[in-house]
Amino acid sequence: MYEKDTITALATPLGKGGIGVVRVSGPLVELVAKEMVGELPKSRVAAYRNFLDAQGTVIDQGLVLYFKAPNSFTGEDVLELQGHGGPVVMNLVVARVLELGARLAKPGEFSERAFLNDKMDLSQAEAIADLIDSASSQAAKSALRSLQGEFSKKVNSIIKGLIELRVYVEASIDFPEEEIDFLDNPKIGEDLDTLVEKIDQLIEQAGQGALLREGVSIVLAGRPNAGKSSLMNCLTGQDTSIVTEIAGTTRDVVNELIHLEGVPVRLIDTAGLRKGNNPVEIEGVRRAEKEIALADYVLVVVDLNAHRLDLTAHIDELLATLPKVENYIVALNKADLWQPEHVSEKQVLVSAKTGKGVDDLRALIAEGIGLRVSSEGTFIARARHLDALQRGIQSLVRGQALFGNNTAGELLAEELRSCQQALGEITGEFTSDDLLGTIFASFCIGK
Ligand SMILES: Nc1nc2c(ncn2[C@@H]2O[C@H](COP(=O)(O)OP(=O)(O)OP(=O)(O)O)[C@@H](O)[C@H]2O)c(=O)[nH]1
Ligand SMILES: [Mg+2]
Repeated sequence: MYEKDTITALATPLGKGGIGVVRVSGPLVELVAKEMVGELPKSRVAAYRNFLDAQGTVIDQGLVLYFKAPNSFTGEDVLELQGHGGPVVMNLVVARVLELGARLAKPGEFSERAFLNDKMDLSQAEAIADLIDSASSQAAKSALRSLQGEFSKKVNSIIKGLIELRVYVEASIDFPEEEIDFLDNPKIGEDLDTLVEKIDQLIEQAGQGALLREGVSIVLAGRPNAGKSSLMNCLTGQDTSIVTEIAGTTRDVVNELIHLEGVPVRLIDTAGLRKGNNPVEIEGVRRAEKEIALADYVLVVVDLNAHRLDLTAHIDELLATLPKVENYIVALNKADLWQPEHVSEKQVLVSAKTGKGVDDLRALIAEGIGLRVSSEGTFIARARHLDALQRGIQSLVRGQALFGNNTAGELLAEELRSCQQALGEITGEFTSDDLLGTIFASFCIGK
Protein backbone atom coordinates (compact mmCIF):
# COMPACT_ATOMS: atom_id res chain seq x y z
CA MET A 1 0.00 0.00 0.00
CA TYR A 2 2.90 2.32 0.65
CA GLU A 3 6.64 2.27 0.27
CA LYS A 4 8.04 0.26 3.12
CA ASP A 5 11.00 2.38 4.00
CA THR A 6 12.20 2.93 7.54
CA ILE A 7 11.19 6.07 9.39
CA THR A 8 12.47 7.63 12.57
CA ALA A 9 11.69 10.59 14.77
CA LEU A 10 11.99 11.87 18.27
CA ALA A 11 8.80 10.70 19.99
CA THR A 12 9.18 12.88 23.06
CA PRO A 13 9.09 16.69 22.86
CA LEU A 14 12.26 18.41 21.75
CA GLY A 15 13.67 19.92 24.89
CA LYS A 16 15.26 18.87 28.13
CA GLY A 17 13.77 15.97 30.03
CA GLY A 18 14.81 12.96 32.09
CA ILE A 19 14.17 10.65 29.18
CA GLY A 20 13.97 11.17 25.44
CA VAL A 21 12.64 8.50 23.12
CA VAL A 22 13.64 7.97 19.50
CA ARG A 23 11.27 5.75 17.59
CA VAL A 24 12.23 3.74 14.50
CA SER A 25 9.75 1.81 12.36
CA GLY A 26 10.31 -0.30 9.27
CA PRO A 27 12.45 -3.02 7.74
CA LEU A 28 15.80 -1.53 8.82
CA VAL A 29 15.02 -1.89 12.53
CA GLU A 30 17.10 -5.02 12.93
CA LEU A 31 20.11 -3.41 11.23
CA VAL A 32 19.77 -0.24 13.29
CA ALA A 33 19.64 -2.30 16.48
CA LYS A 34 22.69 -4.36 15.56
CA GLU A 35 24.75 -1.33 14.59
CA MET A 36 23.70 0.93 17.44
CA VAL A 37 23.18 -1.35 20.42
CA GLY A 38 25.11 -4.50 19.48
CA GLU A 39 22.27 -6.91 18.86
CA LEU A 40 18.52 -7.00 18.48
CA PRO A 41 16.96 -7.35 21.95
CA LYS A 42 14.19 -9.90 22.55
CA SER A 43 10.83 -8.55 21.41
CA ARG A 44 9.03 -6.60 24.14
CA VAL A 45 11.80 -7.05 26.70
CA ALA A 46 13.62 -3.95 27.90
CA ALA A 47 17.42 -4.10 27.52
CA TYR A 48 19.92 -1.66 28.94
CA ARG A 49 22.51 -0.77 26.29
CA ASN A 50 25.07 1.74 25.08
CA PHE A 51 24.02 3.65 21.94
CA LEU A 52 26.95 3.79 19.53
CA ASP A 53 27.89 6.06 16.65
CA ALA A 54 29.57 4.94 13.41
CA GLN A 55 32.99 4.82 15.07
CA GLY A 56 31.70 2.74 17.94
CA THR A 57 31.85 5.65 20.37
CA VAL A 58 29.12 5.75 22.98
CA ILE A 59 26.72 8.65 22.33
CA ASP A 60 24.22 7.79 25.03
CA GLN A 61 22.99 4.90 27.08
CA GLY A 62 19.55 3.76 28.07
CA LEU A 63 16.79 1.29 27.43
CA VAL A 64 16.09 -0.32 24.10
CA LEU A 65 12.73 -1.83 23.29
CA TYR A 66 12.08 -3.93 20.23
CA PHE A 67 8.55 -4.68 19.05
CA LYS A 68 8.51 -7.38 16.41
CA ALA A 69 6.01 -6.93 13.57
CA PRO A 70 3.05 -7.15 13.60
CA ASN A 71 2.83 -6.67 17.36
CA SER A 72 3.82 -3.04 17.44
CA PHE A 73 2.16 0.36 17.25
CA THR A 74 2.68 0.67 13.49
CA GLY A 75 2.34 -3.02 12.75
CA GLU A 76 5.95 -2.99 11.47
CA ASP A 77 9.18 -3.79 13.30
CA VAL A 78 9.62 -0.96 15.80
CA LEU A 79 12.61 0.03 17.88
CA GLU A 80 12.51 2.51 20.72
CA LEU A 81 15.75 4.01 21.94
CA GLN A 82 15.09 5.56 25.33
CA GLY A 83 18.03 7.78 26.12
CA HIS A 84 18.57 10.97 28.04
CA GLY A 85 16.24 13.75 27.01
CA GLY A 86 18.61 16.48 25.93
CA PRO A 87 18.20 18.05 22.49
CA VAL A 88 21.85 17.54 21.49
CA VAL A 89 22.11 13.93 22.55
CA MET A 90 18.73 13.09 21.00
CA ASN A 91 19.81 14.68 17.74
CA LEU A 92 22.94 12.52 17.77
CA VAL A 93 20.82 9.40 18.18
CA VAL A 94 18.42 10.42 15.40
CA ALA A 95 21.37 11.35 13.13
CA ARG A 96 22.89 7.90 13.60
CA VAL A 97 19.59 6.19 12.74
CA LEU A 98 19.36 8.34 9.61
CA GLU A 99 22.94 7.44 8.70
CA LEU A 100 21.94 3.79 8.80
CA GLY A 101 19.36 4.35 6.06
CA ALA A 102 16.20 5.50 7.78
CA ARG A 103 14.54 8.77 6.86
CA LEU A 104 12.88 11.36 9.07
CA ALA A 105 9.21 10.60 9.64
CA LYS A 106 6.64 13.06 8.37
CA PRO A 107 4.09 14.43 10.86
CA GLY A 108 1.67 11.70 11.88
CA GLU A 109 3.47 9.07 9.82
CA PHE A 110 3.69 6.49 12.61
CA SER A 111 -0.07 6.78 13.15
CA GLU A 112 -0.64 6.68 9.39
CA ARG A 113 1.26 3.41 9.14
CA ALA A 114 -0.71 2.02 12.08
CA PHE A 115 -3.88 2.90 10.17
CA LEU A 116 -2.62 1.46 6.87
CA ASN A 117 -1.62 -1.75 8.64
CA ASP A 118 -5.08 -2.07 10.23
CA LYS A 119 -3.83 -1.56 13.75
CA MET A 120 -6.57 1.03 14.21
CA ASP A 121 -9.16 2.82 12.15
CA LEU A 122 -9.08 6.46 11.16
CA SER A 123 -11.22 7.83 13.99
CA GLN A 124 -9.00 6.00 16.48
CA ALA A 125 -5.87 7.46 14.91
CA GLU A 126 -7.47 10.89 15.13
CA ALA A 127 -8.31 10.21 18.77
CA ILE A 128 -4.60 9.78 19.53
CA ALA A 129 -3.94 13.29 18.24
CA ASP A 130 -6.98 14.55 20.14
CA LEU A 131 -5.88 12.87 23.36
CA ILE A 132 -2.48 14.53 23.10
CA ASP A 133 -4.02 17.88 22.20
CA SER A 134 -6.85 17.75 24.72
CA ALA A 135 -7.23 20.91 26.73
CA SER A 136 -9.48 19.59 29.49
CA SER A 137 -9.89 16.38 31.46
CA GLN A 138 -13.31 15.82 29.86
CA ALA A 139 -11.76 16.07 26.40
CA ALA A 140 -8.99 13.67 27.39
CA LYS A 141 -11.43 11.10 28.77
CA SER A 142 -13.57 11.38 25.66
CA ALA A 143 -10.55 11.02 23.38
CA LEU A 144 -9.57 7.87 25.23
CA ARG A 145 -13.04 6.44 24.70
CA SER A 146 -12.73 7.10 20.97
CA LEU A 147 -9.24 5.63 20.98
CA GLN A 148 -10.61 2.49 22.59
CA GLY A 149 -13.00 2.23 19.68
CA GLU A 150 -16.33 3.24 21.23
CA PHE A 151 -17.17 5.65 18.44
CA SER A 152 -16.04 3.26 15.69
CA LYS A 153 -18.05 0.44 17.26
CA LYS A 154 -21.24 2.48 16.97
CA VAL A 155 -20.47 3.52 13.41
CA ASN A 156 -19.66 -0.06 12.45
CA SER A 157 -22.84 -1.39 13.97
CA ILE A 158 -24.85 1.04 11.83
CA ILE A 159 -22.82 0.08 8.76
CA LYS A 160 -23.59 -3.57 9.49
CA GLY A 161 -27.32 -2.79 9.54
CA LEU A 162 -26.96 -0.87 6.30
CA ILE A 163 -25.19 -3.74 4.59
CA GLU A 164 -27.93 -6.17 5.60
CA LEU A 165 -30.57 -3.85 4.22
CA ARG A 166 -28.59 -3.28 1.03
CA VAL A 167 -28.26 -7.00 0.45
CA TYR A 168 -32.02 -7.35 0.74
CA VAL A 169 -32.87 -4.39 -1.48
CA GLU A 170 -30.30 -5.24 -4.11
CA ALA A 171 -31.43 -8.84 -4.24
CA SER A 172 -34.95 -7.63 -4.93
CA ILE A 173 -33.68 -5.56 -7.85
CA ASP A 174 -31.90 -8.59 -9.25
CA PHE A 175 -35.11 -10.60 -9.18
CA PRO A 176 -37.53 -8.11 -10.71
CA GLU A 177 -40.45 -10.50 -10.86
CA GLU A 178 -40.40 -10.58 -7.06
CA GLU A 179 -39.41 -6.95 -6.61
CA ILE A 180 -42.84 -5.75 -5.68
CA ASP A 181 -43.20 -8.23 -2.83
CA PHE A 182 -39.69 -7.55 -1.64
CA LEU A 183 -39.95 -3.80 -1.57
CA ASP A 184 -43.38 -3.79 0.00
CA ASN A 185 -42.04 -5.64 2.99
CA PRO A 186 -42.71 -3.40 6.00
CA LYS A 187 -39.47 -4.66 7.50
CA ILE A 188 -37.55 -2.41 5.08
CA GLY A 189 -39.41 0.61 6.38
CA GLU A 190 -38.81 -0.44 9.97
CA ASP A 191 -35.12 -1.07 9.38
CA LEU A 192 -34.78 2.32 7.72
CA ASP A 193 -36.47 4.00 10.69
CA THR A 194 -34.19 2.20 13.14
CA LEU A 195 -31.09 3.22 11.23
CA VAL A 196 -32.20 6.85 11.04
CA GLU A 197 -32.81 6.80 14.78
CA LYS A 198 -29.41 5.29 15.48
CA ILE A 199 -27.58 7.84 13.34
CA ASP A 200 -29.60 10.58 14.98
CA GLN A 201 -28.44 9.44 18.42
CA LEU A 202 -24.90 9.22 17.20
CA ILE A 203 -25.08 12.78 15.82
CA GLU A 204 -26.18 13.95 19.25
CA GLN A 205 -23.30 12.14 20.96
CA ALA A 206 -20.73 13.09 18.36
CA GLY A 207 -21.97 16.68 18.62
CA GLN A 208 -21.00 16.69 22.28
CA GLY A 209 -17.62 15.22 21.38
CA ALA A 210 -17.06 17.77 18.64
CA LEU A 211 -17.97 20.52 21.09
CA LEU A 212 -15.29 19.24 23.47
CA ARG A 213 -12.73 19.17 20.73
CA GLU A 214 -13.55 22.14 18.55
CA GLY A 215 -15.09 24.41 21.17
CA VAL A 216 -17.18 27.46 20.29
CA SER A 217 -16.70 31.18 19.90
CA ILE A 218 -18.96 33.61 21.72
CA VAL A 219 -18.92 37.31 21.03
CA LEU A 220 -20.13 39.81 23.63
CA ALA A 221 -22.19 42.45 21.92
CA GLY A 222 -24.33 45.39 22.96
CA ARG A 223 -24.47 49.15 23.30
CA PRO A 224 -21.57 51.09 24.78
CA ASN A 225 -21.36 50.94 28.58
CA ALA A 226 -23.67 47.91 28.85
CA GLY A 227 -20.94 46.13 30.81
CA LYS A 228 -19.57 43.79 28.15
CA SER A 229 -15.98 44.18 29.23
CA SER A 230 -16.97 43.89 32.89
CA LEU A 231 -18.75 40.59 32.15
CA MET A 232 -15.84 39.42 30.05
CA ASN A 233 -13.60 39.92 33.06
CA CYS A 234 -16.06 38.10 35.34
CA LEU A 235 -16.11 35.12 32.98
CA THR A 236 -12.35 34.96 32.46
CA GLY A 237 -11.64 35.65 36.11
CA GLN A 238 -8.99 38.13 34.99
CA ASP A 239 -8.51 41.74 34.16
CA THR A 240 -8.77 40.95 30.45
CA SER A 241 -10.50 44.04 29.06
CA ILE A 242 -10.31 47.69 30.06
CA VAL A 243 -13.40 48.89 31.94
CA THR A 244 -14.24 52.56 32.45
CA GLU A 245 -17.41 54.56 32.90
CA ILE A 246 -16.77 56.21 29.53
CA ALA A 247 -19.07 54.89 26.82
CA GLY A 248 -16.93 53.66 23.95
CA THR A 249 -14.01 52.29 25.98
CA THR A 250 -13.42 49.10 24.03
CA ARG A 251 -12.32 49.50 20.40
CA ASP A 252 -10.07 46.57 19.64
CA VAL A 253 -11.36 43.01 19.58
CA VAL A 254 -10.27 41.29 22.79
CA ASN A 255 -10.00 37.50 22.83
CA GLU A 256 -9.70 35.11 25.74
CA LEU A 257 -10.06 31.34 25.98
CA ILE A 258 -11.99 29.87 28.91
CA HIS A 259 -13.30 26.38 29.61
CA LEU A 260 -16.92 25.66 30.34
CA GLU A 261 -17.47 22.08 31.60
CA GLY A 262 -14.37 21.17 29.65
CA VAL A 263 -15.49 22.88 26.43
CA PRO A 264 -13.04 25.44 25.08
CA VAL A 265 -14.93 28.69 24.69
CA ARG A 266 -13.31 31.65 22.96
CA LEU A 267 -14.81 34.82 24.40
CA ILE A 268 -14.62 37.88 22.21
CA ASP A 269 -15.17 41.32 23.69
CA THR A 270 -16.03 44.05 21.19
CA ALA A 271 -16.73 47.74 20.89
CA GLY A 272 -20.20 48.92 21.92
CA LEU A 273 -22.49 49.22 18.91
CA ARG A 274 -23.48 52.77 18.09
CA LYS A 275 -23.19 55.28 15.28
CA GLY A 276 -20.48 57.79 16.07
CA ASN A 277 -18.20 60.25 14.37
CA ASN A 278 -14.94 59.23 15.96
CA PRO A 279 -12.96 57.32 13.30
CA VAL A 280 -11.36 55.04 15.92
CA GLU A 281 -14.73 54.08 17.30
CA ILE A 282 -16.20 53.64 13.82
CA GLU A 283 -13.44 51.14 13.05
CA GLY A 284 -14.09 49.43 16.41
CA VAL A 285 -17.78 49.03 15.58
CA ARG A 286 -16.91 47.70 12.12
CA ARG A 287 -14.70 45.05 13.72
CA ALA A 288 -17.40 44.23 16.27
CA GLU A 289 -19.92 43.64 13.50
CA LYS A 290 -17.47 41.40 11.69
CA GLU A 291 -16.93 39.30 14.83
CA ILE A 292 -20.68 39.06 15.41
CA ALA A 293 -21.11 37.73 11.89
CA LEU A 294 -18.39 35.12 12.36
CA ALA A 295 -19.02 33.91 15.91
CA ASP A 296 -20.90 30.72 16.75
CA TYR A 297 -22.94 32.46 19.47
CA VAL A 298 -23.65 36.00 20.59
CA LEU A 299 -23.90 37.03 24.22
CA VAL A 300 -26.07 40.12 24.03
CA VAL A 301 -25.31 42.39 26.96
CA VAL A 302 -28.00 44.81 28.07
CA ASP A 303 -27.77 47.64 30.60
CA LEU A 304 -30.94 47.16 32.68
CA ASN A 305 -30.53 50.47 34.43
CA ALA A 306 -30.43 52.45 31.20
CA HIS A 307 -33.43 50.62 29.73
CA ARG A 308 -35.94 50.53 32.56
CA LEU A 309 -38.58 51.97 30.29
CA ASP A 310 -37.90 50.30 26.96
CA LEU A 311 -36.25 46.99 27.87
CA THR A 312 -38.18 44.71 25.53
CA ALA A 313 -37.91 47.08 22.60
CA HIS A 314 -34.20 47.53 23.21
CA ILE A 315 -33.56 43.77 23.32
CA ASP A 316 -35.64 43.20 20.19
CA GLU A 317 -33.72 45.88 18.38
CA LEU A 318 -30.39 44.26 19.27
CA LEU A 319 -31.59 40.78 18.37
CA ALA A 320 -32.85 41.96 15.01
CA THR A 321 -29.29 42.72 13.96
CA LEU A 322 -27.93 39.23 14.71
CA PRO A 323 -26.99 36.97 11.81
CA LYS A 324 -27.89 33.58 13.35
CA VAL A 325 -31.39 33.89 14.69
CA GLU A 326 -31.17 31.09 17.26
CA ASN A 327 -27.66 31.36 18.60
CA TYR A 328 -27.84 34.02 21.27
CA ILE A 329 -28.17 34.52 25.01
CA VAL A 330 -29.10 37.76 26.71
CA ALA A 331 -27.28 38.96 29.81
CA LEU A 332 -29.45 41.48 31.67
CA ASN A 333 -26.61 43.31 33.36
CA LYS A 334 -26.51 45.80 36.23
CA ALA A 335 -29.23 43.87 38.04
CA ASP A 336 -27.83 45.39 41.23
CA LEU A 337 -29.42 48.69 40.15
CA TRP A 338 -32.77 47.60 38.76
CA GLN A 339 -34.58 44.36 37.86
CA PRO A 340 -37.55 43.74 35.61
CA GLU A 341 -40.41 41.66 36.96
CA HIS A 342 -40.29 39.15 34.21
CA VAL A 343 -37.26 37.38 32.70
CA SER A 344 -37.77 35.34 29.53
CA GLU A 345 -36.12 32.22 28.32
CA LYS A 346 -32.56 32.78 27.06
CA GLN A 347 -32.22 35.72 29.43
CA VAL A 348 -30.39 35.88 32.71
CA LEU A 349 -30.13 38.55 35.40
CA VAL A 350 -26.55 39.31 36.26
CA SER A 351 -24.41 41.93 37.90
CA ALA A 352 -20.85 42.19 36.74
CA LYS A 353 -20.31 44.53 39.65
CA THR A 354 -21.37 42.22 42.49
CA GLY A 355 -20.78 38.93 40.66
CA LYS A 356 -24.37 37.87 41.33
CA GLY A 357 -25.84 35.73 38.57
CA VAL A 358 -22.51 35.01 36.88
CA ASP A 359 -22.85 31.28 37.65
CA ASP A 360 -26.37 31.35 36.18
CA LEU A 361 -24.91 33.05 33.13
CA ARG A 362 -22.32 30.30 32.76
CA ALA A 363 -25.05 27.68 33.05
CA LEU A 364 -27.19 29.46 30.46
CA ILE A 365 -24.24 29.69 28.07
CA ALA A 366 -23.54 25.96 28.54
CA GLU A 367 -27.19 25.22 27.81
CA GLY A 368 -27.25 27.67 24.92
CA ILE A 369 -24.34 26.02 23.13
CA GLY A 370 -26.05 22.65 23.48
CA LEU A 371 -23.75 21.24 26.12
CA ARG A 372 -25.11 18.41 28.21
CA VAL A 373 -23.48 18.85 31.57
CA SER A 374 -22.82 15.16 32.02
CA SER A 375 -20.11 14.22 29.57
CA GLU A 376 -20.30 10.62 30.78
CA GLY A 377 -19.96 8.26 27.84
CA THR A 378 -19.05 11.04 25.42
CA PHE A 379 -16.39 10.25 22.88
CA ILE A 380 -14.31 12.79 21.04
CA ALA A 381 -15.43 13.66 17.54
CA ARG A 382 -14.47 16.08 14.82
CA ALA A 383 -16.42 18.37 12.56
CA ARG A 384 -15.65 16.00 9.68
CA HIS A 385 -17.30 13.12 11.55
CA LEU A 386 -20.43 15.15 12.15
CA ASP A 387 -20.49 16.14 8.51
CA ALA A 388 -20.28 12.50 7.44
CA LEU A 389 -23.08 11.53 9.82
CA GLN A 390 -25.25 14.35 8.50
CA ARG A 391 -24.74 13.28 4.92
CA GLY A 392 -25.47 9.70 5.93
CA ILE A 393 -28.75 10.55 7.60
CA GLN A 394 -29.82 12.75 4.67
CA SER A 395 -29.40 9.78 2.34
CA LEU A 396 -31.51 7.61 4.61
CA VAL A 397 -34.23 10.22 4.95
CA ARG A 398 -34.40 10.36 1.14
CA GLY A 399 -34.52 6.56 1.24
CA GLN A 400 -37.47 6.69 3.65
CA ALA A 401 -39.35 8.85 1.19
CA LEU A 402 -38.74 6.28 -1.54
CA PHE A 403 -39.93 3.35 0.53
CA GLY A 404 -43.32 2.14 -0.51
CA ASN A 405 -42.69 3.25 -4.07
CA ASN A 406 -42.34 -0.11 -5.78
CA THR A 407 -40.46 1.15 -8.75
CA ALA A 408 -37.84 2.93 -6.70
CA GLY A 409 -35.75 -0.08 -5.69
CA GLU A 410 -32.65 1.14 -7.50
CA LEU A 411 -32.90 4.63 -6.06
CA LEU A 412 -33.31 3.24 -2.56
CA ALA A 413 -30.29 1.01 -3.08
CA GLU A 414 -28.30 4.01 -4.20
CA GLU A 415 -29.24 6.03 -1.11
CA LEU A 416 -28.23 3.13 1.13
CA ARG A 417 -24.95 2.89 -0.71
CA SER A 418 -24.15 6.58 -0.29
CA CYS A 419 -25.08 6.42 3.40
CA GLN A 420 -22.63 3.56 3.88
CA GLN A 421 -20.04 5.50 1.94
CA ALA A 422 -20.47 8.56 4.17
CA LEU A 423 -20.22 6.55 7.40
CA GLY A 424 -17.22 4.68 6.02
CA GLU A 425 -15.36 7.97 5.80
CA ILE A 426 -15.41 8.19 9.60
CA THR A 427 -13.50 4.97 10.11
CA GLY A 428 -11.41 5.54 7.00
CA GLU A 429 -12.85 2.69 5.00
CA PHE A 430 -13.79 5.04 2.17
CA THR A 431 -11.54 8.01 2.64
CA SER A 432 -9.68 9.62 -0.21
CA ASP A 433 -5.90 9.69 -0.11
CA ASP A 434 -6.00 13.48 -0.14
CA LEU A 435 -8.12 13.62 2.98
CA LEU A 436 -5.94 11.02 4.69
CA GLY A 437 -2.88 13.10 3.84
CA THR A 438 -4.47 16.22 5.31
CA ILE A 439 -5.58 14.46 8.47
CA PHE A 440 -2.23 12.88 9.27
CA ALA A 441 -0.27 15.98 8.30
CA SER A 442 -2.05 17.85 11.09
CA PHE A 443 -0.49 15.49 13.65
CA CYS A 444 2.90 16.42 15.04
CA ILE A 445 6.16 14.72 14.19
CA GLY A 446 6.84 11.56 16.15
CA LYS A 447 3.16 10.64 16.50
N1 LIG B 1 -23.71 49.10 38.88
C1 LIG B 1 -23.15 48.36 37.95
N2 LIG B 1 -22.25 48.90 37.13
C2 LIG B 1 -21.68 48.12 36.18
C3 LIG B 1 -22.00 46.76 36.04
N3 LIG B 1 -21.30 46.25 35.01
C4 LIG B 1 -20.54 47.26 34.53
N4 LIG B 1 -20.77 48.39 35.22
C5 LIG B 1 -20.16 49.71 34.98
O1 LIG B 1 -20.57 50.15 33.72
C6 LIG B 1 -19.52 50.90 33.08
C7 LIG B 1 -19.20 50.33 31.72
O2 LIG B 1 -18.68 49.05 31.87
P1 LIG B 1 -17.87 48.33 30.72
O3 LIG B 1 -17.64 46.94 31.14
O4 LIG B 1 -16.68 49.13 30.33
O5 LIG B 1 -18.95 48.41 29.55
P2 LIG B 1 -18.74 48.01 28.01
O6 LIG B 1 -20.03 47.43 27.56
O7 LIG B 1 -17.56 47.18 27.84
O8 LIG B 1 -18.56 49.43 27.36
P3 LIG B 1 -17.79 49.82 25.99
O9 LIG B 1 -16.48 49.14 25.98
O10 LIG B 1 -17.69 51.29 26.11
O11 LIG B 1 -18.68 49.41 24.88
C8 LIG B 1 -18.34 50.83 34.05
O12 LIG B 1 -18.32 52.02 34.81
C9 LIG B 1 -18.66 49.64 34.91
O13 LIG B 1 -18.09 49.72 36.21
C10 LIG B 1 -22.97 46.21 36.94
O14 LIG B 1 -23.33 45.05 36.90
N5 LIG B 1 -23.50 47.06 37.85
MG1 LIG C 1 -15.87 47.41 26.75
